[in-house]
This record gives sequence, C-alpha cells and structure tokens, in this order.
Amino acid sequence: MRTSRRSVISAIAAGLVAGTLAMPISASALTLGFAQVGAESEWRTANTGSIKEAAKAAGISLKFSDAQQKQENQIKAIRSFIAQKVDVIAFAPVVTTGWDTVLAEAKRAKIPVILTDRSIETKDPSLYVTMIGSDFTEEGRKAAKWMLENVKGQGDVNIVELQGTVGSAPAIERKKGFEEVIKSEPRFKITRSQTGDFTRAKGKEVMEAFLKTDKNIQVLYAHNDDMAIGAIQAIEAAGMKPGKDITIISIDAVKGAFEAMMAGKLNVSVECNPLLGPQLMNIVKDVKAGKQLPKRINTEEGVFPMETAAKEFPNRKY
Ligand code: GYE
Repeated sequence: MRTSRRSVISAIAAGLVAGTLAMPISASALTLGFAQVGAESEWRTANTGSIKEAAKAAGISLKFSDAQQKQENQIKAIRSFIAQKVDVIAFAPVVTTGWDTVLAEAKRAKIPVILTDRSIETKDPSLYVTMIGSDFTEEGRKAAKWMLENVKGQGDVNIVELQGTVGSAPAIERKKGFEEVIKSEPRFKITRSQTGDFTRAKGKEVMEAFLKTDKNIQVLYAHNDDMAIGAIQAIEAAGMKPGKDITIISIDAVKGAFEAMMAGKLNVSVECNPLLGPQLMNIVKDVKAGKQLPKRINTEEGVFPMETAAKEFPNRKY
C-alpha cells in the first residue's frame, strides 16, 4: 500500500494531538534489546528461536546480539542498546559476576533490565527488574537422585563430570545441586571434573583426555546434552559402550538427547526448558505497563529416562 501525503500529514497531526510527535508513527511498538550468550548448544539455538518468534508474534521490535560466549561482547551489546535508547534490555548473562557497572549505566538511562535463563550475583538487586529461568540447583539434584536410584550395586561409583562454562550460573548450580545429594552416599565419588564449555567439541575433547588417564569410570555427569553427545563419541572411540559401560546423565532434554537415548547411548536427561520467548515478551509488556513483578520467575520441568524416550520424542518441541 502506498502512503499518501495526506495520510502522512494526518498521522503527524494525530501525533501532535497525542503529544507524541517525537515517537515513531507506530507509537506503540516496543523495542527490546536482547544480548544472547552465543550459539553453543542445541538448547541455545532453541532459546534464540523462541525469543525471535515470540517478539514477532508480540509485535515487539527486537535488536538481537550474539556474544559468542564472551562477557565483553555482551557488555558492548548492552552499551549499544543503551545508546540506541531501546525500551527494555534483556540478556542471558554468560557468567554470574561483573555486571554492576554496565547495569548501573542502564539504570541511569532509565532502561529496565530483565535477566533470562541465567542469574547474576550483585549487591544491588535494583539493577534488574526480574529474572526468568530454570532452577539449575534443582536440576543438579534431580540428576543425582536419578543416579542414586538407578546405579545399583555396593561398590565404589567413580563419576566424571563435564562442567558447563566456567563461572556461569548453570555450571555453578548444577554442580552444587548434584554434590548436595551425593554427599550422604560415600560410594559415589566425583573423581574428575573439568569444563567442556557446554559444547560438543569440548565435551568430546575433555572426555578423551579423561579416558586416556583412567578407564575406571562408571558414570558421566554432563551439565548439558551437547557435552554428553560429544563424550559419547569419545567413549565409542575408546572401544567402550556409552550408556552401558558408562552410565551417562545429562541436562536439557533436547532432541539430540532423545535420539541418543533411543539409540541406548544416553541413560537420562533432566529437562531444562529453553522456550522462554513468549513469557519474556509478556514480561516486557508488563514492565513497560508498570506492573509489579516477582524478582524470580521459575520454569517447570521434568526428568526423562531412556525408557521413556521413544514415547516422548514426538511431543518434544526443541
Ligand atoms: O543448559 C546449555 C546452554 O544456560 C540453561 O546453557 C542454559 C545452558 C544450557 O549452553 O546447553
């Protein structure tokens, strides 16, 4: 449709009447600046897709930035959102600490900040409005409880751990929840623990290194599915059977994990829901409407053992 001169003039006149001439003609469109962690995992890809789709469906104009797992890139993106005077900033903090300066800048510019997926540590909780995401400590507990119930026998159980990105909330909390549950069970011991940065490539590399020095491993606990899938390749290359010789436990429950479970190579995946987009867009609107929000909004999630994989697979959305 062509915009006639008259309709432009009447739009300007309407703007004058409403006193909003400084605003764009589609005055109601909110702009959201979103600083994403990166594209390190299947979970993250689904999370990004959900945010982009939901913004579109909600009529929110989205400025999206990918930090490639680097905090400095996220800080730069947030500063650029401030300079562009977006209405709301949301971000998934790659690590927990080091955000106070940039968030104080956002506060001074009166731009509300929403945390998604990962939490931060700060002495000043007024630097963000709310945090929406999963309870990672609980996910770690669920992983350990499954292990205590399913790894039978009397002997020692040597566990190797593939941690997420160093300093990230999911790595810190998934470790904490898991350790909390196994503390009272002395036969379960974490014998090796290293970061695999939440990627398949790193998960494979670190598992290879573990297996080179020590084959006496009964359980692998990976902080996400991608690292577990990478490690499965390393285990097979070492001539062992993943899911049988080594029990494998991971977190996220993405489709790749269901495929590995259906192939009998992954024993269980604890769910972590990445589809935060629709909820985030509602929160963006609520924040702009001045609604009071709880400081923490948790997503609900389950546990999927191998035996349930084939039945659940068709229902999976990520
Ligand atoms: O588990 C992992 C991703 O922060 C919950 O980040 C997220 C984690 C997710 O890379 O796969």
